[in-house]
Amino acid sequence: MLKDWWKNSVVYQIYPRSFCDGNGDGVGDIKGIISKLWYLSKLGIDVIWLSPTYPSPNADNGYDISDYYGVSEEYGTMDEMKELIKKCDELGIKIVMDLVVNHSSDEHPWFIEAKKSKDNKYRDFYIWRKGDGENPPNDLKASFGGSAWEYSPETGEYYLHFFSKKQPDLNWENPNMRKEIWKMMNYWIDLGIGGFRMDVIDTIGKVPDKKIRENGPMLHEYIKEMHRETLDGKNLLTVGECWSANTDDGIKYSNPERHELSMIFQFEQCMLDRIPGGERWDSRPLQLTELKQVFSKWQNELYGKGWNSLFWDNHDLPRIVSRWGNDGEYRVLSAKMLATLLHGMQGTPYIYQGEEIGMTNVPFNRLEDFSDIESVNMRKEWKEKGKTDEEILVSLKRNSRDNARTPMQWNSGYQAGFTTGTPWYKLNPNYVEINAEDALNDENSIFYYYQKLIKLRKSTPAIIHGKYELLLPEDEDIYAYLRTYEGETILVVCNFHNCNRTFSFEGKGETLISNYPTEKILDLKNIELKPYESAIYKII
Ligand code: ISL
Ligand code: CA
Repeated sequence: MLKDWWKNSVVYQIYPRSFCDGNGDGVGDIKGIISKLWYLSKLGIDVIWLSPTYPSPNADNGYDISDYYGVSEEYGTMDEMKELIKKCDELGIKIVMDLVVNHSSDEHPWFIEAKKSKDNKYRDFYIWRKGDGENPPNDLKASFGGSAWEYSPETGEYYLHFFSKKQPDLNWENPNMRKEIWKMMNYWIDLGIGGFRMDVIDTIGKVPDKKIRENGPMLHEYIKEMHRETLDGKNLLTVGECWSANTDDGIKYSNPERHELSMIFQFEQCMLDRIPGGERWDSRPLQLTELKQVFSKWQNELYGKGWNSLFWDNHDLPRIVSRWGNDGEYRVLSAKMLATLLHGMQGTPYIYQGEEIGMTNVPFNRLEDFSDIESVNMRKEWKEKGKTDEEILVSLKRNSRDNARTPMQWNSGYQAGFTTGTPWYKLNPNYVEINAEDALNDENSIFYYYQKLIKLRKSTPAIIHGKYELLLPEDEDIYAYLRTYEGETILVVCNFHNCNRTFSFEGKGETLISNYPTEKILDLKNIELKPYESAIYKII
């Protein structure tokens, strides 16, 4: 196995609940995933990142785990999981498991024990503090709203939870707790998985008394210990989800000499349509020049020193074609443009289920249709703040995680081919026009465009290793950059908007991929770009 194989790989994220239901109960499952491996293989991906499939009371759709060693009955059995790993292996696909160890479920046996008494063996697996009089220990807030401290009547103390109160934070200061995590990781590694995606890993070094959430003083020590105890010499793909990271942090996590992780999954670009200093639910339009600054900074500063993930979408983000593309008339063209922009860069690309067919945000018009815990809590908080239903709806439609979680659209038939029963969550009604079957029957579909991009990456060393150079930094419509490696230069040009624009480059290009019909060889001086036109040229 090639060292750093993950640099040449493309990852596909599956959100199991919504991918494919194999037994008709309305919830996606492992059997369903196995039935679609041919589809993923056809797309050409190398790795599946599987969002959590462990037993869970589902306070946060599986990101609240009650047994790290098992498979939720909803999703199948351990034998089916083993079968999935084996079938994937036969197709040259690796499974990357979601590692959610900032917190467990409050229904995990460790927590059930820990809350019983102050001298319980598992007490120190979690973080307990006395209240400040009648109040919580301090004013730390939970990501899903309210205080990050929950009173526990059994012992009269509070426990910390950065997410919902059903997700108590694990105490990483406790070496016995850490040992349990290493043991569990080794168990999965021995089952033959290809690596881990590490949920909010930047918070495990927290110091709650000083109100430090991310990047605590011990963070990288813990990750190094993890490396020594579990990952060392195994050649796995390990990716840390880090909302807080800047490029220096990115290098810390992913520089091979530091023996931590393969790569970082950071979100600086995703923050660009938030209002600076504002809250998660307020948004503003994206400025293309700012997107260029952020992407270019990461491309340049990690070059030769670290490794980044390339993604637009995941299960926590609205759909990119609705967010920064055009989900009306130019849906197909803009989806291809966005893919081109991302897949020409350095890093490991991640495709989130449905992105490859251009799935869009939900058109739901009732507040009750938004079901994610974060959306439900936001609705309550905004109501208390006096916001109108209309304001809440506008923000949910634009920002809710539910946008990414409607069932995968397989065909235009019954329940979009997702289930033979009743889906656990509403379908986006546009499955009649947007679905995998139609995409597979159309040689110009977004699906085949992604397939081609994946092939192109694998056959073009400049895409994997090339030095990045941004062109036209001030231009608000065109995003263009070069990648150069061992005498080969490729040019990526994307018209980000619904307008015609002229672009000029001194030289001739061979078209490697394009979302409009284009000549094979062309002079790049003064070319006309049509709405959302994008292409990758080899400079000849
Ligand atoms: O999705 C968010 C809003 O944009 C974040 O607040 C999100 O909770 C954060 O990205 C952390 O995400 C990860 O951990 C959460 C889980 O709910 C997310 O699904 C997961 O990706 C807690 O485990
Ligand atoms: Ca099912």
